Amino acid sequence: MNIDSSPIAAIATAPGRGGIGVVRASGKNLQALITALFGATALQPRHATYIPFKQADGALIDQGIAIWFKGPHSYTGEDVLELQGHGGPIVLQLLLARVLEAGAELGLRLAEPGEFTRRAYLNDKLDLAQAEAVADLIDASTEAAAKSASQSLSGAFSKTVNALVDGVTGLRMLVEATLDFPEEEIDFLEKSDARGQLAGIVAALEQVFKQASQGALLREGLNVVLVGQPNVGKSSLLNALAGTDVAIVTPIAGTTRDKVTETIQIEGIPLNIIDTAGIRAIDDGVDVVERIGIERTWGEVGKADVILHLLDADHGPSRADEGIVAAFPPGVPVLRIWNKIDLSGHKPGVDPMEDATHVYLSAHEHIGIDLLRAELLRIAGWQQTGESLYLARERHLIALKNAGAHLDRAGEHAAQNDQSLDLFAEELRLAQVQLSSITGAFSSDDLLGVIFSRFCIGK
Ligand SMILES: Nc1nc2c(ncn2[C@@H]2O[C@H](COP(=O)(O)OP(=O)(O)OP(=O)(O)O)[C@@H](O)[C@H]2O)c(=O)[nH]1
Ligand SMILES: [Mg+2]
Repeated sequence: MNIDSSPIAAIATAPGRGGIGVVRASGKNLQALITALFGATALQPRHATYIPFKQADGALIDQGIAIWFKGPHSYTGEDVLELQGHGGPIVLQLLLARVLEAGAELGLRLAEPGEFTRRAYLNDKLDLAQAEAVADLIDASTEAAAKSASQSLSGAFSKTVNALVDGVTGLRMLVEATLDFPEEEIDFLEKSDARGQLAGIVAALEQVFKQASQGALLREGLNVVLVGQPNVGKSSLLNALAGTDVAIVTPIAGTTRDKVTETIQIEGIPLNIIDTAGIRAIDDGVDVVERIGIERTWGEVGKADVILHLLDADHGPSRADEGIVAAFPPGVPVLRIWNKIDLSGHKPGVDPMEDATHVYLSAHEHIGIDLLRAELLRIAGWQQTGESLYLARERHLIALKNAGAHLDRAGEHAAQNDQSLDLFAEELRLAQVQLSSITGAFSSDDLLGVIFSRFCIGK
């Protein structure tokens, strides 16, 4: 993989106004840039220097702090120059333009999204899982997500994955040595306790997978879509879950037209609760706006991780609801919510029935809402373990799953005594490749492109 170390620069702080703002440059050798900007004033590495930032003609742009991180002791592993000025959009634009101008002869250009972190990865400052954690920490929407991202960034997740890789590598070496010296192959599996070692690795992998999939929940959250006939209380339930009046509630059927989304947290897990237009037959006095609303409802149902199907407990089940249920996408968990139990006289509760779990509550009277919250957590697969979680990505989970499948196959070969040692070794190799892809030991340019292009510019 070729490392592009041509100098780059960008505004590293968020757009908008702030107390300070930072322009950052990185490149193999930035001495010429420093000279072009500050003339004879020498910057001492890792020292803050209070200094005027000037245009080429000497006009003052701002006064601020310059810090020079001499490579490899920097975020990217290259020379890094940070200019901290006042955090106004125009000042920072001027400062960036000046830096680009001063570095023009060096070939200094604007950084692409994530390019600083990509270089940090390519220069071995971070592995791939840590680089991803940088973006996840910045994007974290809950405290629990931020904690887990920071855990991954510190290398805890990578360390666990590397321990698995080491386990697999050790076993591979053992098997392959035996393959090279077939006379020693007799009873290899027995003597070496290869099966026992494999079982240990499989158990450790399962544990990591559990922690990672819990962490992935914190990162992705769940889309929870409220669906039902008009007037059953979908908007009232959204308001009850959100704790504020986000959606309009009226006794008029067909109140909600556009979807209304509110993100709530339950035990740190972000849930996007989506309220939709009530579903009724198109000829039921439905105007064009409501018709579009109903189409959108189905659009949202198609993207749901969990469907909350609301019904009026006071009216009981209806024909129309059978039609609604029939149109739900297969495989998506559904909770049947019987609302308005204050009118019907049902008790609040959860009833796991064959077709779906039924929850009895009153959105308007705030009865049984906690039961629903607990039920949502259960569906999400959330378990309070007290263990630290890794803010894993889908990519990591897939790699862990694939590695597990290869180890399972390795186990099947191991069960066949020593005849299929070569197949055993091959499955171990494949498991190792999968695990190593998490930290980026084997990664393609395409994968890096996908990962880093989603970063913000300046990171
Ligand atoms: N008694 C009682 N009334 C409720 C309850 N939940 C909602 N309502 C009432 O039912 C009516 C309809 O509530 P909404 O929340 O607007 O119903 P919706 O399902 O969003 O309706 P559309 O947006 O028209 O599809 C309002 O008058 C609410 O006050 C409840 O738990 N008990
Ligand atoms: Mg509504």
